[in-house]
Amino acid sequence: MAQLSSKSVLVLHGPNLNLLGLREPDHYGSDTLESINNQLKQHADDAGIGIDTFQSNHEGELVERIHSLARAPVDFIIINPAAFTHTSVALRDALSAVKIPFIEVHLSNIYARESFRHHSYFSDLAVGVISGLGARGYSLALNYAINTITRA
Ligand code: CA2
Repeated sequence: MAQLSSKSVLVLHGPNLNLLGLREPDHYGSDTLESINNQLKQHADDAGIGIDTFQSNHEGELVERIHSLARAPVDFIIINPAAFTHTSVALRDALSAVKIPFIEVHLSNIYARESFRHHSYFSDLAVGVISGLGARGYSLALNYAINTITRA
């Protein structure tokens, strides 16, 4: 189905997630980032909403992509900040500034891993957090986003 509504979602992926499916399947599963993005695009297309995906290994590029939403806004963000989850005040501030609701997604259960992964700079700003459900976490987040923005 083509995009029916003017609503759209941005999916942001942080550093090293371009390696998904290629290394460390025990932690992060065997789906590649491309296959995850394709599934999300199909899901959004079926719902008639727009979607864009963006991955970067560079904090500044992710900040700039969020800033670009001032010119071309979206209705909802799904973000896996990856390692920046635990380090990036800059990304937190960018998300806070654009005031677009977002869900934080993690493939692994960050609370079942090393203690340095237990703190997130994003969770208190997020609408919700999905952690530990693998690639399905992105689909669940998109489902929530679609339900929310198509009712608004
Ligand atoms: O569980 C998640 O989704 C994480 O955000 C993934 C990050 C990690 O730093 C967070 O604590 C939790 C790491 C992403 C690295 O992705 C890789 C994928 C394949 C091979 C190597 C790294």
